[in-house]
Amino acid sequence: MALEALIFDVDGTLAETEEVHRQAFNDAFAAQGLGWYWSQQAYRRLLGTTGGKERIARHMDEIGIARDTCDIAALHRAKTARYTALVAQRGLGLRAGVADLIAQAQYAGLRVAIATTTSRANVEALCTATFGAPANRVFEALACGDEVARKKPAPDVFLLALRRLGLPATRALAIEDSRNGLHAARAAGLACVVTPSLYTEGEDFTGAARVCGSLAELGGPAGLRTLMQPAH
Ligand code: XBP
Ligand code: MG
Repeated sequence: MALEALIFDVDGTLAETEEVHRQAFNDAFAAQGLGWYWSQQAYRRLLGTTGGKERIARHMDEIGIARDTCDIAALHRAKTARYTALVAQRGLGLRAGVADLIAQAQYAGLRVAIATTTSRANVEALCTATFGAPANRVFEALACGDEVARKKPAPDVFLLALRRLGLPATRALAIEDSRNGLHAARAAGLACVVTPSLYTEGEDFTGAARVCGSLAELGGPAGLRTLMQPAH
């Protein structure tokens, strides 16, 4: 089928953001005097649970603290405020090949969209820091984790992006960095390219149309078109 759109994941795919998320969680925990600290090793495991609020709830379960003893939503709001401030300060860059692929895709007439587990506020902070522009100047459609009932690996956020693009899954390609993201894309019926990131290297990417070290290896829009599933 003809390729008409690329749907990008954000965290780990556009930029290596997870260390900034981890610091923001730890800073929010410290500010509230909780005595919780997520090391890189712990965070690798916790990332199996997508979504910050869900991740905090899992942590509480693991350390045997009842969920109703903590205002998880308020704690997560503090984490988001810290994350957006850190992204603005850090000078975080896009991963190799991302800016070129988006520019080449748009030049070739492809539409670009986002399907992410994280919130719109975090996407805006990252786009301002990396593209120097608001998200809707770069991406035609945005689908964020705070807009859907079920986060990845459920297909919801990809289905929302497709609905906003007005396209069937057969005409778009997902670009992801994680197994959970790959499963979400496949469950939505999308072909998916995976570029593993710091925290997802070594995961099982069975079902990916292609696994690449960076998006610079894909051969631009022409290379991506060859990955589309044949019509049936
Ligand atoms: C990334 C995530 C996110 C971030 C935290 O998943 O799992 O939860 O780690 O974001 P993906 P929030 O790249 O598959 O979208 O704290 O804003 O939920
Ligand atoms: Mg990701």
